[in-house]
Amino acid sequence: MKMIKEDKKVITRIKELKKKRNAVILAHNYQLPEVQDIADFRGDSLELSRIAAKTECEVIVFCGVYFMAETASILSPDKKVIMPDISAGCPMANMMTADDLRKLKKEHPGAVAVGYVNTSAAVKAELDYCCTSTNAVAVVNALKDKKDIIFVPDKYLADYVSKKSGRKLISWHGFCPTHVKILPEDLIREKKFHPRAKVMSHPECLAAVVSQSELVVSTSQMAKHAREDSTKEFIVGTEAGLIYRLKQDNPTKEFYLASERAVCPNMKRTTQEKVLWALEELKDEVKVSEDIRKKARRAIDRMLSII
Ligand code: CIZ
Ligand code: SF4
Repeated sequence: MKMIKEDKKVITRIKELKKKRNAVILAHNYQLPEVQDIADFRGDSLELSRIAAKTECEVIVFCGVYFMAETASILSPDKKVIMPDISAGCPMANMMTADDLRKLKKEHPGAVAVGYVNTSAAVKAELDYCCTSTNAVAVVNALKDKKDIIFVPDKYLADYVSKKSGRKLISWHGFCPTHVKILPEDLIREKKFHPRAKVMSHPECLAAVVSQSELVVSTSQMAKHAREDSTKEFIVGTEAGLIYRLKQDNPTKEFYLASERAVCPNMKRTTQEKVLWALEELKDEVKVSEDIRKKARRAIDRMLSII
């Protein structure tokens, strides 16, 4: 009983401070339910960055991982972007440094460099084009006249995009430690339990999972399909946090998580209490140096001009 009362107090205080600080709370689709509940907007990293760029609020509380807050800051340099837990990083983004990319570009002179949004601002600054899991195939398809294409850092996304576009890609050895926990046998089991369900998986998954899926899409597209598709049951091959949103958006439909192991520890670092502290202290701010910001922005703008 006491817990519930205390929780309510935290939520009330968050609402008060949000007004006082002129702040907006953005939560990635993989955040804990308690964080999604207090968010003004939920979405994937690009959707949230675009909301951040449009808002009139001065402070953006970004509940997600570091590269996402950086992307919001790249698009909104005049706003204060803060993270409730700044230690929330993305292991995949950390698998490639700007030096790694410079070296790869040197090894392939003339190649155009495309990089997933799951990269640091410093890596984005070295890219010609940024992409997300929603538009990766479209970006590569738009580069028909380019002989060689570097596609980093996710080897599984690169493999998927390569198959879809028919282009050979120069890839890196990055991957998402959470999505690779979803195994082909998980889908076989879930399909047996739920024979009428449609399988949708994220392109960060293993090729053997992707090949068993009817839809291979980003979280924003999963949310869209769940709403618009007449199918009533879905097996969902992505991080566990999305299920909460899918169920809330579609109370008459059923969503089955492909694997209980698909939990990203970094996405779960943010809590309501940390959001409250962040609003109280206006910390920790995520800022990108102007030089890196301008270059990274160019890669994002180039992507936006394609899609
Ligand atoms: O871009 C994002 O938000 C990520 C990493 C996941 C997704 O597909 O929404
Ligand atoms: Fe990074 Fe994977 Fe976690 Fe997304 S789910 S933040 S790609 S480690």
